Amino acid sequence: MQRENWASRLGFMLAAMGSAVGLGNIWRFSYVAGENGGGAFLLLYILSVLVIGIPLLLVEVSIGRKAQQDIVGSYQKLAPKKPWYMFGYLGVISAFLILSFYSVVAGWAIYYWWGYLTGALFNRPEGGYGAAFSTFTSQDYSPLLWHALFLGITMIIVLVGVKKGIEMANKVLMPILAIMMVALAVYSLTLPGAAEGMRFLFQPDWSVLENPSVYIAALGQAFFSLSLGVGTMMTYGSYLTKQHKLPSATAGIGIMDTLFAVISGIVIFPAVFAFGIEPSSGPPLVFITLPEIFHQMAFGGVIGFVFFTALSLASISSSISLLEVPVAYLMRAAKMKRRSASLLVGVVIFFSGAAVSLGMGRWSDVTIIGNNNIMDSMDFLASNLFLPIGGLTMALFVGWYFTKQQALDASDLTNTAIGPIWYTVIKYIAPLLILLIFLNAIGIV
Ligand code: ILE
Repeated sequence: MQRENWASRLGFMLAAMGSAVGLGNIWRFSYVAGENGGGAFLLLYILSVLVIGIPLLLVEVSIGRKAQQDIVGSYQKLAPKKPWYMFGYLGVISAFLILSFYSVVAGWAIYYWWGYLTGALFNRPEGGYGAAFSTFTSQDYSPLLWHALFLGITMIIVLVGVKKGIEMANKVLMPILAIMMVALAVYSLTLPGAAEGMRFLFQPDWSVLENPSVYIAALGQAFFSLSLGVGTMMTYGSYLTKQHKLPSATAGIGIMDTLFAVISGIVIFPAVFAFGIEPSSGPPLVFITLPEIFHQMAFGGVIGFVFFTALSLASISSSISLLEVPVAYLMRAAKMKRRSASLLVGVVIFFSGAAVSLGMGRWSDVTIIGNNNIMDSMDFLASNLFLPIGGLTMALFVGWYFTKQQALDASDLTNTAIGPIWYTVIKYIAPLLILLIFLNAIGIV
């Protein structure tokens, strides 16, 4: 069977950017930054993106393009009969775990979108937006319906296929979301909490660096936000042909994605302080903060509507990239049709997402890892452990299993000034840093 391809390098760029920019930049970035003390976390996050994330993004896309396979197939093809492919399964599992809660949170975003469309959210609910949020998310059925709706849309786009489905969906979307975010940031800066919010975000409180979990949170956020280590970028890279140059594309994706996160911090934190919300409120943070902003703004209802439209669409362009990982795997390994693979994975994820959703209410005292509920446990496992391990494997694969020439050639860096620097980073620096952060987290260094 002929494998699908992107129509152009721009098509790949848009799709990869669409994968990277999503709930991770707005929802996850702000609450993780809030929980980890703001400024110092931001700095570690940006360093993780620049020193580890962007070089590894190039690694991941290069492997995919060279092998022209899904994540498991790529390792099997480039390293036949070697155990590398085992780590491919880790990517498939990560995609599965992440999509399970991603779809639930995106369901909340669509519910908010609907609330602005119908005007239900225009007026501040009795007890405030925070209370309304927990009332909604702790219900049994309603959040499940929105989760099902979101997952259904994701499945439909994925079963239509790479070029038609994914490329088109991103063209209009990125610019709208970018414009919205910048405009909201400008507005947030006029709020009475602006100075305090900016200090929280940009003035590092170095004492938080004594806590090892801040490093792993920053690393995990970088991987999550760049869709790195899970196999989405490898799968997307596999739909590229050799004529497309990778280094500038991957650097551009990494920088854009990080800018989105910083700008959403500028939107959220002034409002967090202006409205007296706890920065460490966790996953509900943006769902409480944003409606407060919109409520205060002139034409806030319309702006809320446009914003949640853009956010929901941005989440779709990310979730399709996650679903594509197991689907591409099943299409090759189990010889399934795109349609049946998407349906099968979608249905299974619906059920694991249902557990996540119930974990916000009826099952809220179910804790899996430490004190974390179902969602936070899945997130911790996938984002802070599996993705960095996936990325580490990719770095070691290209740094140590490939020859230097193969590595440079696969990533279009032969005879460039940056080639040897990138190679040193992926062979030594990035793997060492990831290991150090892990060892530090478990208290060994
Ligand atoms: N990178 C996306 C986001 O930030 C998804 C996360 C795909 C894995 O929302």
